Amino acid sequence: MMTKYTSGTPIDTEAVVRRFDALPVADFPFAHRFDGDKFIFSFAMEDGDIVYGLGESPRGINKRGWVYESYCSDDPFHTETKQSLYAAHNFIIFGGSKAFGLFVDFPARIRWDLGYTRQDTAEITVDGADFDIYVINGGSPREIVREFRAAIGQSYIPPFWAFGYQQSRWSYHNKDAVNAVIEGYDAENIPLDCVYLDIDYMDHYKDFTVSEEAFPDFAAFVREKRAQGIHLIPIIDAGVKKEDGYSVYEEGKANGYFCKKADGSVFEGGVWPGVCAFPDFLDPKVREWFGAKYKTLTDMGIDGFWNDMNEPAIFYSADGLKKALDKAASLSGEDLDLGRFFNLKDTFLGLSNSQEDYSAIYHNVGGEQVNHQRVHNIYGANMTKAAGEYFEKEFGKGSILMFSRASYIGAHRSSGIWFGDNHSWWSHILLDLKMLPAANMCGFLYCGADLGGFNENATRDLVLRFLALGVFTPLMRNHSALGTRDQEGYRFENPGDFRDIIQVRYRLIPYLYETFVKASEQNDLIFRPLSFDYPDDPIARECETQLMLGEECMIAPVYEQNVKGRTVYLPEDMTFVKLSGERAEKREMQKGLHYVEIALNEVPLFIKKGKKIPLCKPAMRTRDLAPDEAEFI
Ligand code: MIG
Repeated sequence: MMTKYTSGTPIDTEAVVRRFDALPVADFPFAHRFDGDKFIFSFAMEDGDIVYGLGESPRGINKRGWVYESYCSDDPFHTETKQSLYAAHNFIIFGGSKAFGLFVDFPARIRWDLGYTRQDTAEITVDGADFDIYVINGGSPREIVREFRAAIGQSYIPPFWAFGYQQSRWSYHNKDAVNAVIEGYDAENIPLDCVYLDIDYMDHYKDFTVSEEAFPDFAAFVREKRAQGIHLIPIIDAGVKKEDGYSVYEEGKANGYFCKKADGSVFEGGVWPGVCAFPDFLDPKVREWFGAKYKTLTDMGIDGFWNDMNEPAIFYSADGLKKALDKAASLSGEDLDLGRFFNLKDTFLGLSNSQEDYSAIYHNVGGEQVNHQRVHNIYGANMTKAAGEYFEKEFGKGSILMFSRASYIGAHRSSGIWFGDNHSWWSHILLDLKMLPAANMCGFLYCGADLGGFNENATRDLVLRFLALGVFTPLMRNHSALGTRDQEGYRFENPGDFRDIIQVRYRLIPYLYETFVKASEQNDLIFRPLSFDYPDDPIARECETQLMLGEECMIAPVYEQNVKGRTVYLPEDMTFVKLSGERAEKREMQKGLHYVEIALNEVPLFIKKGKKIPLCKPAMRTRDLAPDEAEFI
């Protein structure tokens, strides 16, 4: 049973598609109070109750024992002390003796104190008085997810080829660089379906332009790659370069489509292109306009995009920079004490993604001027919806691959997400794993992390182990940052090991695709915590390193360096399958704890008793797969 409580006049986030009659917040079934403009509610948690949800966020599958914040943040250090990442996914499940779910539909800040201040208490603070809260009672956590998902609408299904292996790096800055990647993979017979274009493909980082110098006759190049079975996936950033004569900027300015400051002038912030204006995606007219801009690229044969920097990320604003420079000038020549030194330093460090800047931005929401802080968490989601609405109208559902960095529930209907700028750290293999079921709970099925890690230098074994988890994530993309060690599969010694892992992905694609579509159609999860399936099993309940996949499987990746395998817990008898290239080695195993050896070129998979999954022959491209000829193992 899902019940809606409304306070004030909430901004319509379009997260929920099912219609509800709302009850007044006075009837809200938990202890609650207003503290000024904040709404605070709390309840007790029993010892051992598990808390699930919050989608893309730091820490564990069990969210208990930490304080989280819903506030889309461009923060590349995903350490366990963080409270938010790029998304705001406000759905949570309290899995006590009577499990219930909560969705706080509110596009500004929310604080989730889940046993941080007091271990036995959850206290949730909604930073405003205009919101909807939905309470879902009854059933198991999985049933609660299904009821929630039915209310928020069916999840995005990407094209089939989006399940192929994808290679990205900031940046393959010209044709030759792109060709070298394809040749690198082809020469080693490692499958590949997509190559990404990061910001350097553009003319001076201007959205919807292509550098003539780097990609002369881009349309012909896109066609040529497609003939080779490769899709090129360009990035689109939220900020629009301020440049006279640049049509996107000129049109946006002439029509008043950009976010404003309180005085009505256009808000300007520095991002990659230099000074930028930010389209006001909260305005449906702007969404329609910006969405249609993607046509520039689809006309050239492009059929996939990734939307970046849409929290929005702002390196500095003209106003912020001026203030900082003035402060520095006023202190020049003075003998600074430590306090003033740190203050000056912090002033410059605080220029990026500053609260002051976010507070200076205004949107047009239904003709009303609304401060950005009130709608911060739906800005990026609306950028992605702009594109999604256009693609659906123009090409039909699911024809275009798209995923976004920032997101809010609702965007799951038109797009996937990726988990942003992680690191080449072993701990980030597990972080990826832990976010998968949580993202699924919130409707995001097409997702995955930068495999091999984005920031810092990767090692060969890390990339292989990361990929062995990525074999199962709907988005299987290796991506890394400019200046870091090259981490394409063919760059390391014995590229055959990479072929072995990536071929396993292609062999599993028919199964993974079918599982994906089923989850989307049935409002279900692809990945579940073990505790969803084995609620009375104390070891399964605490498991944070394995996941259930579909109805048939369990996955348990290796996530540590210098190990030959890992300990795995089988909550029931299963078949352990080691997959490597065309090889599949099976062994029956009994319920319980086991140490299993897994080599760097092997993918471990556990299949439940009585279940079978299809395995097809590997191919170099998804288009060459023969799902009908799959054999069942
Ligand atoms: O400020 O476009 O998360 O994937 O490679 C960095 C360059 C901007 C952040 C994205 C990352 C991308 C990078 N972008």
